Amino acid sequence: MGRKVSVAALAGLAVVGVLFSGLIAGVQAADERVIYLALIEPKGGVTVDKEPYPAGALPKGGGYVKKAPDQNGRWEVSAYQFSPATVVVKQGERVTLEMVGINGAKHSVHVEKYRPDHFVVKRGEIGRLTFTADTPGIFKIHCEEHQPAMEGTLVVLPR
Ligand SMILES: [Cu+2]
Repeated sequence: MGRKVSVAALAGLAVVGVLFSGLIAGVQAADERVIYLALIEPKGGVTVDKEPYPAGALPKGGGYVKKAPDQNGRWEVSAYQFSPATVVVKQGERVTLEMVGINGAKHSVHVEKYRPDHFVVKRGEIGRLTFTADTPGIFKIHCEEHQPAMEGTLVVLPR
């Protein structure tokens, strides 16, 4: 009789064990995060009868674009950006940065420390970078084609 009870108790323990390991797996999954970034180019424009075309040049590097007035007198200015430009994660987290190309034909992106070589994100395509944020600090997310404007920041908070 006592033997039967202990078998039942062991079976109960096994069930609890399975439930507990499921809970731990859930906690681990919560430590894995996907952060979505759009590679964009906000733009503004106006006609010269409302605002004169600014004479000064913007910094070179492809990050800023200024278009002179067209036949209707409309001029435009834009800048390439990561959206969001600042990404915050915790040390030890498994992180995926998922980037979609919205504006611009292509972006050669590197993430300081975590992806020092460039990976290319084209318009209409997705680029993913998965890493474990093992080193705390502040790191640049950099686009080669669109400097100096297209510069993001990865913040890895220490545990
Ligand atoms: Cu870019």
